[in-house]
Amino acid sequence: MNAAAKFKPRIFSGIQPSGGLTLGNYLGALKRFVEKQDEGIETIYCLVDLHAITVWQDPAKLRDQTREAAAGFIAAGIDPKRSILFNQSQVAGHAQLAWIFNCVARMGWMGRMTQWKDKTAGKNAEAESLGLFAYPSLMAADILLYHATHVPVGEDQKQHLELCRDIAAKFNHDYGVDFFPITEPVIEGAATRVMSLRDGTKKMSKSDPSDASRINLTDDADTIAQKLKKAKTDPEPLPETLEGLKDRPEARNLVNIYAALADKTPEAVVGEFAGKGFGAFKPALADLAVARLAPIATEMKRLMADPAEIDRILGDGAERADAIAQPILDRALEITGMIRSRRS
Ligand code: AQP
Repeated sequence: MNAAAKFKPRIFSGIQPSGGLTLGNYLGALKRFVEKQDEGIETIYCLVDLHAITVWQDPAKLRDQTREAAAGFIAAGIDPKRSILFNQSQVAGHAQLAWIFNCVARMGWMGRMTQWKDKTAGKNAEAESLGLFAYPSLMAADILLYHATHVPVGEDQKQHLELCRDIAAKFNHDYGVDFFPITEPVIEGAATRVMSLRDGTKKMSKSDPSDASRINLTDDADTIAQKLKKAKTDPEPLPETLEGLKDRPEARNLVNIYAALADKTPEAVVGEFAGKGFGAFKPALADLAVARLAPIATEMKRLMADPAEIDRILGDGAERADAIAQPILDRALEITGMIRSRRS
């Protein structure tokens, strides 16, 4: 099997502009995107608008959400000069390579995806879009169009990354080449799965109907503090060790959030607050979250006041992304037997 080492280290990841960014997106993805950029690795970050329309999006809202997400990336520390930041639909190669991958991947692979099962649970799956079913194939195209070697994601995307590896391996095998890397997921940190503030067994999500279930990156200091103070917990004090949080999902979630925001381990946080109740822990968490997140919200507001500048940044990113993608797409078309036609 090919070693990803043969390929130049390159990070790719994306977030759907399907709503406002949440604390889950921030801790599971965005904060780590910034860390990777600051390590000096080549980083390409994408607002995956083609993924967003796998479920209905109002066009005007989608445009606003895409600009807001771009502002969120920049406010959180993505430097559009050091990283490439763009929206997916502006580099046509994503959709083109996804089609090839639709012909490589098998229906059964898609049907086994837990995200597909979760998103269609209790609904008539026959009425969902074909795009939602094929979502992981487009995600594989996003990554492999840049020969990305590493993809930082939250825990929920692990299975899609495994499928990306399967698609790369099957393409390489079917065509007898060693063309696509077997990309490594990077799932690290204290908060790879941030849970809802109202239900510790459910992932914090942009699309959760309850705004109290999540912290939005645009929430102001008061809202952040209020949401954390009202977060569901239990009456027990914090234990001495993490083991004591095993059957306390809400408490474990708040400890993980604290750890990720403070750049500490959950063990260290439990050590610090052992024996203290939520009456003491929640205000400390609220202060920390406000200190870390409120400046991002303020900067986002400033950036969003100039949408033309955001569009310019995204356009510049799309041009740079396209320059990397096009030769890889051309070669993939050549490998699959497409004629390069000459136009007069
Ligand atoms: N709760 C979470 N904890 C940790 N990481 C998370 N991510 C999302 N939610 C959490 C990570 O954020 C990145 C982008 O995710 P996405 O927007 O492309 O899709 P998603 O995972 O489906 O996010 P949402 O918020 O749940 O969106 P909706 O509600 O539209 O489906 C990924 O790296 C993801 O792991």
